[in-house]
Amino acid sequence: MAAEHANPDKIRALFSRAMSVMYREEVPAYGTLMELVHDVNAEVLLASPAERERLEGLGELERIDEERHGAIRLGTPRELFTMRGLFAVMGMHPVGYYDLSVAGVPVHSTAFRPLDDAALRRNPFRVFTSLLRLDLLDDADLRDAAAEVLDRREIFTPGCLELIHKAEADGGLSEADAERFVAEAVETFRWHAEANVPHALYRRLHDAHRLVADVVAFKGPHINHLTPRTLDIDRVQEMMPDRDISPKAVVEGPPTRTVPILLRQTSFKALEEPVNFPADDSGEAGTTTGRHTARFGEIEQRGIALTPSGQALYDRLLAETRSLITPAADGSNADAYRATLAEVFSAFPDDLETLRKDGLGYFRYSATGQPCKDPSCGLDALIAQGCLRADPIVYEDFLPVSAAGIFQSNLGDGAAQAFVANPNRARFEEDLGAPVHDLFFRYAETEARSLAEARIELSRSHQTA
Ligand code: OOG
Ligand code: NI
Repeated sequence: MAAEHANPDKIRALFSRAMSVMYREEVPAYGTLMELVHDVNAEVLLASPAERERLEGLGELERIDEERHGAIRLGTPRELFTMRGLFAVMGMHPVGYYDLSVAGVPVHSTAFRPLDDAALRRNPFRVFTSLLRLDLLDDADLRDAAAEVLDRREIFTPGCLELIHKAEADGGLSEADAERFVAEAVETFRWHAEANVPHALYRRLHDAHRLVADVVAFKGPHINHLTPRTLDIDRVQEMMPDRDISPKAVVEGPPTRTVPILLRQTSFKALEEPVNFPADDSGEAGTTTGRHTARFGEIEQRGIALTPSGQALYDRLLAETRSLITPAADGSNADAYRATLAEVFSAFPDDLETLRKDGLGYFRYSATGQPCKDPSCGLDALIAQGCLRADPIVYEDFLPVSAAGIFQSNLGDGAAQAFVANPNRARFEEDLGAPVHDLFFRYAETEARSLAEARIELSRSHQTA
């Protein structure tokens, strides 16, 4: 990055703010959710000075209510390829491969996000990005019709494409170009009330799978939700009805715990919105009006990142819970689901020391400044002596079962449909034009580096003591 180039972290911050403004204008209920999140966060901070101090120390207090992620759904490999270029301008890179066919959603996905700690701290905004898999549809005629519509659409403005290429050629954008880029880029994610297909084709697509209609029938990949961070997800979930917003039946992810792990998420249900459909080729029917549900609001609360063995334990306990009880979309068994989840997860250690000693979670190590008797002794001994401390590393990624739950609850009740699990990471990476970054690698690397640095510091201060 040359000195005259705008910092990608700054472009990302401009972008996430522009998206937030646009979405609040387009989806008023989202503004209501933002207010609720703000109120609950303020309550938590007031009640817990320790939490306030901790967040202040991390420099997170000012941005506490800001959006952490959004989601889009793309139609073609070409769109995914260009999207990688668009996000790269803002320092966002594909991390992880999520196969959602297992959960009856015909897409596979990645998350474009900042990679390193410093960039995440400056602005953590990421975009969960799915690519439609027409290959999972049985109806060959419909598949062809959908592919034809998708091949014809151009989701990027000419200005946006020009600036992506400029950034690639020059290794960045000037401040002025960066501002222009953000204005052009948000156009891709705007809602279009005019459908791209006649109503009859919309119905066919919709009957194959609601998600197929959501991707194929529109002019572009409208942002389908934004997600601020909450300090108390259970409280926001409980309070949504008081503000006239209707939450999904259950919070996705792990249960309420003393030590939060991974990611918990919930959303309000997608709104029905009016759509105009163009006349069909026969010219018989003129423009028709219909309705489509797509856009919603979500909240998230993040905890410690788990190691592969921690993640395997999580997956096993979640599968066990779901074999005992499947949360009903109408919320009728929500209490029973919560109780079962909590009971099954009692097998997951809920204190930081055990999580660390059992190798279930990732930690950032640092020297406390207290002198050490023997800096070369084992980790646990250093911690026991008080010269080394371990803080949890926050999970920055997503969870496929939770993502599927968020998808399902916003596709309408009864939309669940089975596809055979059919991951195709190689195909996804080919379409993307690059491999996705490994989900665990960054956490493992951060942990290892922090420990190496802490050990150097311990031995240095030992020598000068
Ligand atoms: C994406 C759902 C996944 C999350 O937070 O897990 C997601 C979608 O509905 O397009 O955003
Ligand atoms: Ni989401």
